[in-house]
Amino acid sequence: SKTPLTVCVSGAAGQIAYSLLPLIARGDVFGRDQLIELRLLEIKPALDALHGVVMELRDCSFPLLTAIVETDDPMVAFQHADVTILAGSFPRRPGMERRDLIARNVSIFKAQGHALDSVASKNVKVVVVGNPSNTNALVLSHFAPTIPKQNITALTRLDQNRAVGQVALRTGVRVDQVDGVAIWGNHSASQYPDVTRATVNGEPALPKLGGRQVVAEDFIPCIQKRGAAVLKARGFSSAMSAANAIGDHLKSWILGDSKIVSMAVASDGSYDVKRGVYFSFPVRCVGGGDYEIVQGIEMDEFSRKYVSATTEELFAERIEALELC
Ligand code: NAX
Repeated sequence: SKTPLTVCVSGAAGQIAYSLLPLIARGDVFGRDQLIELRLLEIKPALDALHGVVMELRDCSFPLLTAIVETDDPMVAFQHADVTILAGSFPRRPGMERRDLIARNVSIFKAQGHALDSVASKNVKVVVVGNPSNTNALVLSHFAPTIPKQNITALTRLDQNRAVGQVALRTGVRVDQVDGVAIWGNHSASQYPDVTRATVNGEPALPKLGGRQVVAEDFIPCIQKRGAAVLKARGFSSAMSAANAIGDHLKSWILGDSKIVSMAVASDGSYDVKRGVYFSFPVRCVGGGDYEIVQGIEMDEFSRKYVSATTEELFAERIEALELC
């Protein structure tokens, strides 16, 4: 389109952004004919590093990139934002309690919520990536009351892609032969990567994965702890795969997708998850930024147990976060 899409990225000097920015600027996310204006947000100590990233973006000579703004002020960064990707957050330090992590991030997402509410497009589409992402999305939404709750999401597409990748690897097929995998709940170790209705070449995946017990003992923990395993092996947390998943998330959400995908969205009572948290559900993206939570999935005892555990965790995080708001 001739009108540039205004895309804001926080944590823009970080490692996820370093993989994500070229995807966006090249047209891999919003289409090869969509002009892009980038508005990049960082904290003051990282502005020099951000400037280096901006120099490289200019050195790429991306034809779709019309303008780049660098700032440490969310009120500047979110100006007229159509899409906002929030990857900047306070990282968990060794020995840090969840409560401290939530407290640090409440102040960040409170300020960013205010700014989003004041200066972004009312139709802005937000994906929260910085951890604890579901609860950061909740805090953001709390402080951005004029932005519709359904316009704010948190990323669980990386978890879904990890699960699809593992089903393919373990059953010896290509990833595009796998369908029906869903992520429920929190982007944390309590998430439920659900393969009970997954198929491989149209046939049930569960027996091919060794049945429920093997899935419970091996497959599910593998996905739940995948982030930690990458961190241990690489010495850095997932970045390439996270950037790729953010691209997938936005492409599905904004352009629509014929496949069902997972994203953390405002709970509406579906599957007994009360309103008030950002919860990953399987959703159908119908295009134009609209989506619906897939209804009518029969949940057996096995799945119920996992969904309850991750729901409980999210409501505990909600209480901690709202006490600090
Ligand atoms: P980095 O530490 O490389 O980058 C984060 C950047 O955010 C830093 O440059 C920092 O200066 C900046 N920042 C901090 N506070 C900020 C603020 N208030 N405003 C603007 N910028 C701010 O981390 P990276 O590897 O890029 O990961 C970013 C976030 O994604 C982390 O919170 C990480 O835990 C989270 N992840 C979430 C995933 C998900 O699926 N939801 C998966 C990948 C990743 O672990």
